[in-house]
Amino acid sequence: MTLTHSTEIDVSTYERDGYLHLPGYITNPWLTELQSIAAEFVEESRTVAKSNSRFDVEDGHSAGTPRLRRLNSPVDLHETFARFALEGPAAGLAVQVLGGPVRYHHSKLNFKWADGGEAVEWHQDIQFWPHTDFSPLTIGLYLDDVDAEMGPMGVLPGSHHGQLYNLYREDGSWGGAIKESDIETLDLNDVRWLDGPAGSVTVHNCCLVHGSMANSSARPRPLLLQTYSSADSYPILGIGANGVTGKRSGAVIGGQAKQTVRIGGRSIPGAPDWSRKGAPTIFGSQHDG
Ligand SMILES: O=C(O)CCC(=O)C(=O)O
Repeated sequence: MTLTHSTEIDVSTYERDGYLHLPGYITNPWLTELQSIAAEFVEESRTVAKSNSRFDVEDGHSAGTPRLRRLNSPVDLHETFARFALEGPAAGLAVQVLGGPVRYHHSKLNFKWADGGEAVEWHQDIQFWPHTDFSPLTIGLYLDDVDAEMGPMGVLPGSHHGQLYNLYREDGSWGGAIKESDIETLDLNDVRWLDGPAGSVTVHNCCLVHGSMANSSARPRPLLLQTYSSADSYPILGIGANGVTGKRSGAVIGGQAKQTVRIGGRSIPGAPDWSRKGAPTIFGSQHDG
């Protein structure tokens, strides 16, 4: 496991602002390896006509001119993505920022294709996959150089300390974006656009207001994203994406979970995780030792 990295991480800045911007953080050989695997998936996407469980494609996607929005769950699709997120520098960075063992949640590769790749409207992440605390964070890695034209990630510093917005539309359907009436209350002059050369990394807290504009350049903007929480934070099943996060979801990295969860101000010393080996009965627990 290569969990260490020479760059100093300012955890107090992350806690104050809700994000970190680390230009050029990932170097070769990781970068070239990840770039070449991503390119293989773009090639494979030429064989699909419409979105499926692996690829989310834009209208107009074709074998001749791929237009990818997203590769879903890259960690489950290729060992290089898995090593990067579960053992490599992304895992190490999550452990450093969260200050102890972490629990991997999910991953995705957002391409935001050239010439109009779609915007991601202002939102917070925690509503999509609530946890038992607010430790979850997402680490993004730009696989190519990203400038202001390409729809880099935009973040509103400090907004993770503020309100958690209702991401349902006025008609009650799920919109996944902060409503215009709430956006009017935010000072978007403070937004920071996190661009940078290939290898640059973003880290954002699950409560931070963030989004990105459409890509008006002639180059795609591949951003590899992986989400982690503290090991003692658990996704709440039955809400949002928590039930569909992939086979490796729940992997604990850099130590062990204590099985103790704090909810509603009370601490629950939870039982061990029996999800893989099967649960004993209460008779077995109490009498078999
Ligand atoms: O791809 C982006 O620019 C932002 C991605 C994002 O905010 C998300 O997937 O939650």
